[in-house]
Amino acid sequence: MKKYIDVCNGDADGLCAVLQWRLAAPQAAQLVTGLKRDIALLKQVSASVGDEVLVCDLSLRRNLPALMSLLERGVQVTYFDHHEAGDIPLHSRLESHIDLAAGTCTSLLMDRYLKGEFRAWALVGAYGDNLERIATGMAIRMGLSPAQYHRLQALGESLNYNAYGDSRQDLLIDPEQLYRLMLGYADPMDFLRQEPVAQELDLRRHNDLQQARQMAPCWHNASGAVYLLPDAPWSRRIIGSLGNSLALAEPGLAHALLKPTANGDMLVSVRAPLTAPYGTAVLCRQFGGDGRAAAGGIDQLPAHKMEQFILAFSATQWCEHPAAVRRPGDRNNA
Ligand SMILES: [Mn+2]
Repeated sequence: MKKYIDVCNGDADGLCAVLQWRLAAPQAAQLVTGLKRDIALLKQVSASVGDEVLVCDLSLRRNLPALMSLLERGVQVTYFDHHEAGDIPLHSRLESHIDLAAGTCTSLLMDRYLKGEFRAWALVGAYGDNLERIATGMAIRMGLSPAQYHRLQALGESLNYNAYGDSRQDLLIDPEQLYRLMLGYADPMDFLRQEPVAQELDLRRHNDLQQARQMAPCWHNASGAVYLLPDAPWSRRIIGSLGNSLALAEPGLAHALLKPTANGDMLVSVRAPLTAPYGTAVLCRQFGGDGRAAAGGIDQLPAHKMEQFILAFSATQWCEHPAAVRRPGDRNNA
C-alpha cells in the first residue's frame, strides 16, 4: 500500500506548513518531527518505490544524502523550505519550493502554493519564525482585527517555544501530538478556543521567562552582560530564545548566556547588540563555536575557559558594519 510520510521541524513554522498541506489534501500520513535542534530528520524516513514524502522547514543541504537515497529508491518527494539549501538536485521525482528570501518562511511558501487557503495557520507559522511585520501586514489585508492577530502571534510564539529543549522530556507536549491536535482545526482561532493545551503552552512560556527575568547577570559593563543559567528544564527550553528577548529589551547591549551541560562543559549563546549587530561569529570561533553576524554560540566551552570567554566577550568590538569587525591578532590600522 502506498505510504504518505510528512517530515518537518517541530517548531511552529514546520508544523504549520505541513498542517496546511494536510488540511488541503487529507491523508492518513505518518509524521516525522522532533525538537527545534533536530534538523537531519529525513534519514529517519523509511519509504519505498511509489511512496510520497513531504518535507517542510528542514535544510536541504543538511538532508541531502537521505534525500538522494529516497529519490533513487523511487520515492516521490515534495520539498518546501527557506534555509540555506546548497545545490538543489534536479530529479524527476523531486518537486522543490525553496526560497531563501529574508521575508519568508516555510509556512508562507506553503500559503503561496495553496493560494491562501489556510492563511491564518500560515500566519501562526510566520509569527513563530519572528516575521511579525510581514505576518501583521497579511493579517490586516485579510481583515483581522489587532485583537485577532495578536492572538495568532501569541499562538505562533508559544507553538514555536514548545520545540525548544534538550530532549522530549523538557517539552510540555511532543510536537507530533501537538500536530495531531492542530489537525482538527481549519482555523487556529477554533484551536485556541477549544484546546486547553493552547493556554498551557502560553503559560509555560511566560513562566519560563519569569524565571529568567529574576536572574542577575554574573558579569556586566556598559556594553554587555553575561548570565549564568542553571541546568534545568526551564533553562534548557529558554536558552534558545532568551538572547533575543534580552536584545529586544536592551538593544544597545551584547548578551552572552552560559549554561552547564550534562558532560560538565558550558553551552554558550551570544547575541550582538541590535544597534551593532556584527562581531559574534568572530568571538565564538575563538572558542570552537560559530554563528552568524548577530547571533552565535559555542556548544562545548570547557568550564575552566569561562573567565577567558568573558574577557574575550568584554573585549569584543561590536560593529555596525561587517567590514569593521576586527579579528583577534589583526594589527590596528594606523
Ligand atoms: Mn522556518
